[in-house]
Amino acid sequence: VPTTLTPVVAKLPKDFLWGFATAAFQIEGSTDVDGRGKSIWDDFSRQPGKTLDGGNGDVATNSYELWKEDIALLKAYGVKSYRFSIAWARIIPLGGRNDPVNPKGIEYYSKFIDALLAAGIIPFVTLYHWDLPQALHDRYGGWLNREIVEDYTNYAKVCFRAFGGRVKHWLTMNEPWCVSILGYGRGVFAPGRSSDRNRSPEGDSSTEPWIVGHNVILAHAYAVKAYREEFKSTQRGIIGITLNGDWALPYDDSPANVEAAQHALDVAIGWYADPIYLGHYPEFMQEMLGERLPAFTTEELAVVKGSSDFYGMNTYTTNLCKAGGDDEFQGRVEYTFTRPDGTQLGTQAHCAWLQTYPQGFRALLNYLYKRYRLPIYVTENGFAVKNENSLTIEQAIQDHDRVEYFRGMTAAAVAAIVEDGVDIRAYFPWSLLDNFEWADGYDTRFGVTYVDYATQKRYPKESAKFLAKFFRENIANDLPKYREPPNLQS
Ligand code: GBH
Repeated sequence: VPTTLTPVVAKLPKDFLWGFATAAFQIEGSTDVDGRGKSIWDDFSRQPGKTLDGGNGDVATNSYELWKEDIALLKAYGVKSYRFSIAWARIIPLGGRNDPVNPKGIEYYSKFIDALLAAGIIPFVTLYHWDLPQALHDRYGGWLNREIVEDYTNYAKVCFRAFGGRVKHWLTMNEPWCVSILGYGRGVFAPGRSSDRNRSPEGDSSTEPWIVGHNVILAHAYAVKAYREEFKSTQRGIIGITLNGDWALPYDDSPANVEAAQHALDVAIGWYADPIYLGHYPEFMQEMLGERLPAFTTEELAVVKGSSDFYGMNTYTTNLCKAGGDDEFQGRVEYTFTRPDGTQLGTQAHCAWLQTYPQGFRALLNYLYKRYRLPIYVTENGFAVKNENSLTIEQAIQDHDRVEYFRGMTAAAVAAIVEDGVDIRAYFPWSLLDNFEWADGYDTRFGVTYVDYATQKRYPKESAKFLAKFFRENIANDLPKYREPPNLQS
């Protein structure tokens, strides 16, 4: 796997999709209008201490009302596609298969999809980006209960029926590792369950994340089965899952740390990708967890294996991996950005977990393509500039570190395509707008568009201009204008 980048002439395939990504709970607000049911993030984010700045999702970027402005922005940026998510609790307020469908929820997304298509923008739809209907959590424990497989499949079918004539790109789930580990292991995301009694009154971090992960895989797989059997022949779309996962570099050449890097990938990515693409959990996870890792029946495995038409990839950074520690959620591996010689891997973002390292993106693209052998859709990639929230708007829109991040990442993607032969079909920077950054609240900004929360006015940042120009020039529609590519080694 190459770890350095050489200059390349930028040229992307003609039907390459690019655009920006968002998620319903992070942008919509209007949590109690038009018959929406509660999601697990509603009350969680309103509880004191759950978000850094006390922010919640009640208003967010008010995109539920300002959706026409969002589409105007997308149009101005010249995107081909827009990745957004549907809020399950707007479609089926109580969530379950025997609960009523909310016509106003269907109507809302329906008019939104129509408006995107009228603007020439391809909808790329996530069915689940973490906003589980609260009623399902209360009724039977949500993702902890296998009941959810039937309820999620029913919800997915309602969406295929209502929107599948117009939506041809579907993602079942966003980042199941986060759903399981952050929601039921570390307890930092809704529903906030954890063995840590300072954090949560209930939960068992040693068992629940693995059960949740198992049920997420099954729900994904049975929804895809339903799509393929009942909708695909007429609707002719593609469907898959998107996984988070960052490149893992051994801290040094010691065999223990080389092995640690693979263990990190096994738990961050292989936990989901191996069953879905290869038909089994990683051996390392079975060793690490023993009986705590649920098993698939033969019938289930037949549904799970091959249940994604493509590899959906969300990636942000690279971790240096050291063997040791007992954090099962990272494969008993310690992460650091500090090299043995004391230097940093890249530019530090506002979030502790994120530094810029484009070489790692290229390496991960190669690793995934070689291991899973499917076209890759990069459905998230982004950067939060340090202390951006304390800058003036005029300062914040000069987001130099984010531009450098995207300059590196786009060059790495092009190098992977052109030089390494990786089949990459899409690239969606996260995010169209600054928005509700989950446990970070509004303190962390990932947008290429600045949102002034006092007025809800939107201001394009330099990074938006950089990306718009990059894709305008490099998608080989007719005659690409070649330009000198950035040399990332300098
Ligand atoms: C994505 O997750 C999400 O899909 C998106 O909604 C979000 O806004 C965006 O990233 C920016 O964060 O060990 O508790 O510090 C990114 C993947 C994986 C990044 C877990 C943070 C460390 C969490 N995330 N990771 S923690």
